[in-house]
Amino acid sequence: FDEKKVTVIFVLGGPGAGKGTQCARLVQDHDFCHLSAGDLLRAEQHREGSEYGQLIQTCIKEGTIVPMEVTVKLLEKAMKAAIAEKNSEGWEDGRGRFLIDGFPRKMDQAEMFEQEVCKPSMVLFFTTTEEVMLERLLERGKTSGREDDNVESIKKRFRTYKEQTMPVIEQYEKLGKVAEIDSSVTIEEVHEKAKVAVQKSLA
Ligand code: UP5
Ligand code: MG
Repeated sequence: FDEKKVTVIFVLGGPGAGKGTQCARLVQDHDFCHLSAGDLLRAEQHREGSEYGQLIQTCIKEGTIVPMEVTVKLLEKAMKAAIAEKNSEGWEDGRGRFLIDGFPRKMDQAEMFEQEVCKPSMVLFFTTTEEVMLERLLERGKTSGREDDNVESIKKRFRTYKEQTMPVIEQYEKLGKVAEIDSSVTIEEVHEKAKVAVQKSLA
């Protein structure tokens, strides 16, 4: 990937903070391709012939992190496909703009992605309380069919988030790359703030 042509924004925050919801909104403002690492893993889990199906299922249910090689490969593949599609729509060859949602969740993933793919221009960090996140996830769980939208899995996801993902965010904070946005308010209000932060980073 050509760093001059590819823009990557990491979108982080706890389980249920609103990453996916906000990415869907941001895609409407700018020509971003939204790639959710969790969605890519769930698709791979159900892909016929995948050798990782069982592994992914267990990790997701237990709220642990799938070995980074698997996730980085899926992201790389999806990015290449998106760039090829943009190219066929008339974009300059190799150009692409990505919102990478729910990744990197651990220091080693961040390092691998930066080395093999590219450096992020910024990190959008959505924050709210565990109480709010729990309530949102349980509500979503009534219809989502997600195997990790139950109290037991959610508690484990919170723990992994605090222990493994927070250090990644702190690291990017030291580099001045993080825009922290309170996501306790309405979807619209969060979106307005996220939009401003993204515009600033693109300018
Ligand atoms: N909602 C959203 N915003 C709201 C608002 N402002 N007001 C009121 N309601 C709001 O939102 C969650 C729910 O809240 C929705 O019903 C929404 O309508 C409502 P959503 O936007 O879906 O939140 P999001 O932050 O995307 O929550 P998600 O559950 O997707 O976060 P996770 O980080 O837990 O899940 P993800 O899919 O990223 O990962 C799942 C698992 O995959 C991980 O636990 C891990 O096991 C594995 N994984 C890896 O191993 N490696 C990776 O790199 C990535 C994932
Ligand atoms: Mg999500």
